[in-house]
Formats: sequence, structure tokens, C-alpha cells
Amino acid sequence: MNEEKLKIALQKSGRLSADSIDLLKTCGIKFDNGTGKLRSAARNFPLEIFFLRDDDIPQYIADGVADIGIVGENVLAEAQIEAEIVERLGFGKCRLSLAVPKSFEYKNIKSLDKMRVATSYPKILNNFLARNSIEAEIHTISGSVEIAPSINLADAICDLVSSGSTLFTNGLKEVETVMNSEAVLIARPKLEDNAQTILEKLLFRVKAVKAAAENRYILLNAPNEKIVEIIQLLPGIKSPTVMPLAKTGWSSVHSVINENDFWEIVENLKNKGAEGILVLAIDQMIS
Ligand code: PRT
Ligand code: ZN
Repeated sequence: MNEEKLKIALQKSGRLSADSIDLLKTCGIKFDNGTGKLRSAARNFPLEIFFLRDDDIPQYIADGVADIGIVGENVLAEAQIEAEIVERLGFGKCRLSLAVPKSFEYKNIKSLDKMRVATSYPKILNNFLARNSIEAEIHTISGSVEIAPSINLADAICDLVSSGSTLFTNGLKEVETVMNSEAVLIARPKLEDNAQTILEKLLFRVKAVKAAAENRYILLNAPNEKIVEIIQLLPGIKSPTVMPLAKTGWSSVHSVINENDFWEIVENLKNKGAEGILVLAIDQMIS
């Protein structure tokens, strides 16, 4: 039975856990994820879920214990294992950056020559420095990298940044982006046929959930003479649905719009005479 299941590794507890679990659940996959659980079998999909520390996920995949996993690209790049990114997931966004104390007179990357840089990402940093012909001393530390300059352990740091507030509160300034990162679904190369078939089924659902999250369903009413202009404001879909209302001379228009353009489009629609505008979230969107 077991070998007929696809094995996925998720972060047990941390920044990617909730979004990873939500993604599978929105894909309609039912499983228990109670605290303390290390593995769980899905009840309605051939998937076995392992809950692990994020840093361990690439190795589990390389060793064949798990077939696929969800990790930050930063973790994958540092692990330097052979795994394919099968889908970018759009959450857990951050960047791995170099930062120096505010008082450091930073001009360009050459300012880091001969400096000591503290990081939890020595391999990525080493590649980056080599590409830029910088010789620096890399100090590998596993946590609280941001305090390294204040205790004189390093002149600069290379760490993950999202809002930038950690750097700010530690008197540091961001000077170079080493890599951008987001959560990715990764897979062991050359999956067995059965595992590959299950992965494709899962990917079909993941893509539908991702597309849905980026779009909104919009319904509105408008007088018939305004319909042509209103339809022109609804891009990105082949053709909106237009249906007559019970009230003579009026129609209802249904369409799908991208969430990034959403406020601007709604404003323009209103200015063109649209009324009763309803905007709904979409659970799945299959093109
Ligand atoms: O226990 P486990 O080993 O599984 O977890 P962890 O503590 O190693 O990782 P976790 O949960 O902190 O992060 C998991 C993944 O989330 C990372 O590998 C990244 O891909 C992604 N991610 C996104 C982040 C951040 N944003 C982030 N801001 N990971 C860490 N941070 C930290 C950063 O290290 C720094 O300390 O947050 C601080 C900076 O945040 P800002 O907002 O102040 O800039
Ligand atoms: Zn970790």
C-alpha cells in the first residue's frame, strides 16, 4: 500500500507551515496535522505527509525518504541537492541580503573585500562572493546572525530579510541582494511512474488553487447602453457573460479579474455606471 503513495515533506512548525498545510487543504486533501505529529496519511488522496525541520527537507528528498517537499528556495540553494522546482508557490517571500552596520561606509561590493561576514548560508554566500571576485571570511552561525556585528564577531552579515525591521532594530543597513526566495514545491529527479502520476494530479490542483488566489469573480449590473464600455474594462478573459435582468434595459455582467487590478477596475466600472458590484473569492480556477 505504502509505495502507492506520494510522500511529501512539509515544515513542521515555522513560517511555511501554515501556508503549506492550507495549500494542501485547499486542494481538497484531508489529513490530520495535530501538534506533535511527524507523519500523517491523507484520507482522500494517495499522499503521505512528513512534518520536518525545513533544513532537513532537501536531504530527505535526496535520500528518497520523501518524493517531494515544500521549502524556501534559500534552503534548497544552500542544500545543493539535485531536486527540481516543480512549482513556485508565492508565499514565504523574502530575500537573502548582505547588510552592514549603519556607520559602515559602504560604496559597492568591493567594500566587503577582506571583511568577516556572518551567515547561516555559507554555500550561497561563498558562490556569490566568488562570482563578484570578493575574498571575505565567512563565519557560519546558525541563529541570531543579526547580532554578530554588535558583538564584533563580524563586519557584515548575510541573512534573510522580509520587512527589514530586524535589520533596522539591530542598527544594520541592507546593501546587496544575494537571492530572492519564495516557497517552492520541489521533487526528487526521476520519480517512479506511479509517484509521477500522483504528482501530476497534485500539481493540477495546486495550479488551480494558485490561479484562483490571483483572481476574483466579479458580478455587476448595468444599463444596456453602457455594456459595451463596461466590457472593455474587463480584460484578461475571453468574453464576459452578459445576461438580461428582469428589469427592462438592464443586464448583469459576470467576469474574472486579476486581484492586482481589482480596485482600479472596480472604480472605473462604477464611474461607467455599473451598480450592485459584487466581488467573490474563487476557490479553484481551471483553465
Ligand atoms: O524549525 P525550522 O528549522 O523548520 O525553521 P527555521 O526557524 O529554520 O525557519 P523559519 O520558519 O524561520 O523560516 C522558514 C522559511 O521561511 C525560510 O527558509 C524562508 O524561506 C522563509 N522566510 C520568509 C523567512 C522570512 N521570510 C524571514 N523574515 N525566514 C526567516 N525570516 C527571518 C530572518 O532570518 C530574520 O531573522 O526573519 C527575520 C527578518 O525578518 P524582517 O521582517 O524583520 O525583515
Ligand atoms: Zn530551519
